[in-house]
Amino acid sequence: MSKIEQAFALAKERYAELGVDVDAALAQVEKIQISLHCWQGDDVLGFESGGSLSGGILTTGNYPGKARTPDELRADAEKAMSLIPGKQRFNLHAIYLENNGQKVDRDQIEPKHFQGWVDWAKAQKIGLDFNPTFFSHPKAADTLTLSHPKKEIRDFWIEHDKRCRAIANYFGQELGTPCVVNHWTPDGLKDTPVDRLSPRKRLAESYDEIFSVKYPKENIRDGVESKLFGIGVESYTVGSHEFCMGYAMKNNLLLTLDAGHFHPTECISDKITAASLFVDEILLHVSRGVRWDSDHVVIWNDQMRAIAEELIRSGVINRTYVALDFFDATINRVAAWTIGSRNAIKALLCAALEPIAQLRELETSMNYTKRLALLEELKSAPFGPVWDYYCEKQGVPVGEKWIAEVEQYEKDVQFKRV
Ligand code: RNT
Ligand code: ZN
Repeated sequence: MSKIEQAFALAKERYAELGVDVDAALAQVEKIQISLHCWQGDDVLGFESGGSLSGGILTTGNYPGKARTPDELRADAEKAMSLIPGKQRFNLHAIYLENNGQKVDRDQIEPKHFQGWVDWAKAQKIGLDFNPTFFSHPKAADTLTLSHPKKEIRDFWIEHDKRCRAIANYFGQELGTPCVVNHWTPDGLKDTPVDRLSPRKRLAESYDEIFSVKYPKENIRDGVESKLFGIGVESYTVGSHEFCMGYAMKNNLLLTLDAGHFHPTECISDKITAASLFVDEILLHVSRGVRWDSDHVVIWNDQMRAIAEELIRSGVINRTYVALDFFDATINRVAAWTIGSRNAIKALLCAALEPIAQLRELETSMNYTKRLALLEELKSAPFGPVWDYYCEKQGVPVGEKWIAEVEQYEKDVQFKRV
């Protein structure tokens, strides 16, 4: 028996004393797919040509070695995926098309521009998710897209999103797993509006038009993502939380909850069960806001733990899509993917290692003393050995060993990109 197996065997015994079936927890977590966001690999720039990021979101930092081409991005993603336990999906934005040097505007994209991604996904045996890109474009410069007062601008973006859904349908068809499409518009205003209603009506009408095209559920699922505010659009967000929650519920769509899109003291953990009663499925954007929606790399903090615990305890995990959404250009981007993903999975595994039936019983019988005592004791249960064992079983580096692999990769590959 290896040291990892020995430590695991002892940990398993300890968890059994606490009433936890470790094997069942491992089996549960193994089934959860994490959707890895393409945009951490290149600071949300994409491949349209000479793109720069705008639309209320911001990447800072100039760590060398970012991916400049689809092939480089795929290579980096493969490296990250080899360091993350379990099965992943890959989440693309429309600006990550392969246009062979030709100008293909957003209202002209077709499945063929993403064939390289489909072929790659097939080879990797992974699913693809998708996002229309309503930012970093001259027609988004007024900070309004689907809610723009000018019909021609709205129509341009409606066409864009319709094409995105057609592409997503193609992904689902080709890959045999539904493509989850997240619809986020950065629409908002810098200063206080006098009419908060009309842009919201226009956004709803644009969405109505977009979603009037029906696709089989096996191929595509659509979610709408709200936001509190963005840079340059501090005073008013058209697609606010109430807007998106209302729209998702009324139209039977997924509600996307991004951990960074609420007031800094508000945690999405408490929103999951409430929303789950009124929408069939939820899309999570696991992120970490620092003072604002800064999209820092996800760490294993209280907020991440609370989100994972809610999902697992309630069982809503079975109808939740877990996607990552962060971008940091001050550190190695493959490492950023790896750190954030490993932490999200760590939190889920740790949450799965609770004697939830017992805890629930204590709560129902109002034995809050024992509930609190047990929850606190659980915090020092031997989670580390279980995590290490899980990584080993999944064929990825145990503990800090992955760091050396990224250091080697940046030396051999990323730092040579000049
Ligand atoms: C922005 C949203 C959105 C984006 C990505 C790139 O605040 O969180 O999800 O981060 O679509
Ligand atoms: Zn998001």
